[in-house]
Amino acid sequence: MSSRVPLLSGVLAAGAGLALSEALSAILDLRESPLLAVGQGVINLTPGPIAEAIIGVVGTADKPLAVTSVVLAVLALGALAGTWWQPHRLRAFVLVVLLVAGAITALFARPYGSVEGVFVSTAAGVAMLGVLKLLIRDPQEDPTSLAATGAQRRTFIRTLGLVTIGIVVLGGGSQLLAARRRRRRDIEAARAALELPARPVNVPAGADLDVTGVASWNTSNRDFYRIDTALSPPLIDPVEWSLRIHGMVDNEITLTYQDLIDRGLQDAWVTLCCVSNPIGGELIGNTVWGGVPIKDILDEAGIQGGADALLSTSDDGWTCGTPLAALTDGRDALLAVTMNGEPLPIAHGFPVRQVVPGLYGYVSATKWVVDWEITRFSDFEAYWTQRGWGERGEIKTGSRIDVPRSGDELTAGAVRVGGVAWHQNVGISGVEVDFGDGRWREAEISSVPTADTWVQWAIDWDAPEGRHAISVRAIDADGVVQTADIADVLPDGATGHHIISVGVS
Ligand SMILES: Nc1nc2c(c(=O)[nH]1)N[C@H]1C(S)=C(S)[C@@H](COP(=O)(O)O)O[C@H]1N2
Ligand SMILES: [Mo]
Repeated sequence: MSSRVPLLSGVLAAGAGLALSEALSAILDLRESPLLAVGQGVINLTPGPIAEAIIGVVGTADKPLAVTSVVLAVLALGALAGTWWQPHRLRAFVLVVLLVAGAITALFARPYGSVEGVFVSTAAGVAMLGVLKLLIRDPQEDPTSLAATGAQRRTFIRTLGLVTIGIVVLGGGSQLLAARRRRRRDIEAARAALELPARPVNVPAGADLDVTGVASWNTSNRDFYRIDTALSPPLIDPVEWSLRIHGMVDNEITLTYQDLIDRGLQDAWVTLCCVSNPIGGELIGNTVWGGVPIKDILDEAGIQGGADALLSTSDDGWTCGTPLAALTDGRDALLAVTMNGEPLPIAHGFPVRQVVPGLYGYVSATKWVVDWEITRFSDFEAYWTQRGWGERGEIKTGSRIDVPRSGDELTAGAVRVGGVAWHQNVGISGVEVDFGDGRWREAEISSVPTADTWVQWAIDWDAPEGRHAISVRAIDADGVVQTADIADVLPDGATGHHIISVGVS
């Protein structure tokens, strides 16, 4: 084969191997990709005087220079493997194997050798061989020869194009992913370095009944449900964060993270709940939030007559409309920076989010909030409202049986039954349980510090043999009994009793 096909194919094969190894390294989150490890090895092995001379010329570009040299060297070796592919298949093989071995050696010469690194390097070698095989056919089929048909030529060019696109997509994608990983580490570090005033978390006495199987009254950050539209959460440096407050206000204000800290943080226990929480569901959690009262900020901004809504926007463009009334009526609506005494986790809105007792998350709890416009509901539609969900979204009275679980098989006799109940911003005055005989019995409820959290409830049941349906209902602090009417989560929250079924023998 006297054409340039082998040479070009070899270069592409090497490019494909590199791109795949970079992509897999990014996906598997290797500390160092084979390419970086080899580049680092080259830097470390360069004799001091030579290294100094190079740095003298290129300055801090020495690292990109090392990586570029490695890439060029690999492409050149690829070209060599390409020219060897037809006449000396074994040599081409050995060359690729040596490349893989070199990558693995470099990884283990660094402190970052791992099984994943071996896998990634090997996969790159296999990809290289695959592309060589794909592009370089029999000499008779050489698409550049005079004997080649138009169809052979088109097939070759198409394959060439696909491989090139693959390299660009994998190579580019892996660099983006790696950059995002670095950014994520930087923001995690910035979060860890924050020195906020200490906020010990003290669960109020009597709030947790300590019934085995019932959700902890205080949900840990790790167990807290997460709902948002972000495929990957915004990564915001608190130093770069600001909140712009504008619209129907007398004074436009821009707040920084430090401004919030300097105002002094207040703590509030608030149970957050998602409108999509089905009956018996777990999209609800209770924690202590630390932040600045939203009302104080709105008072400073000076809300103008006619405004009835806060349109808040997240860093990622998600929007949320909250009734101003709920933000100014004195309830613990916060611009929160801590959750359970720690800076907000990134997934829960770091560095700053809203928390409003009594409203479902989609109309109140904007995470990664960066913009506030004081406006009128008649002038906008927020993200979920555009998609058919209710405009206001007040939380409905709810209750859940946590123990026993539906389907459990129990032994006849004493059974402790328990769960949680909530009507944030109103409060819960009682919980009743029906063990299948149509009689509502009063359960014990835990004592909570505000109307804005769930309560735990528990009741002793002398379980008789048979199958039983157990239902629960809550009575809120206004004396309103939780409705048995069944409603879907769409458009503004589910209703109906949580009913479970257990067998007793
Ligand atoms: N930026 C942003 N904030 C958001 C959302 C979102 O999709 N994006 N979802 C909301 C919804 S629907 C809920 S229920 C709560 C959930 O908060 P959590 O993930 O901290 O539990 O966040 C709210 N805040
Ligand atoms: Mo939600």
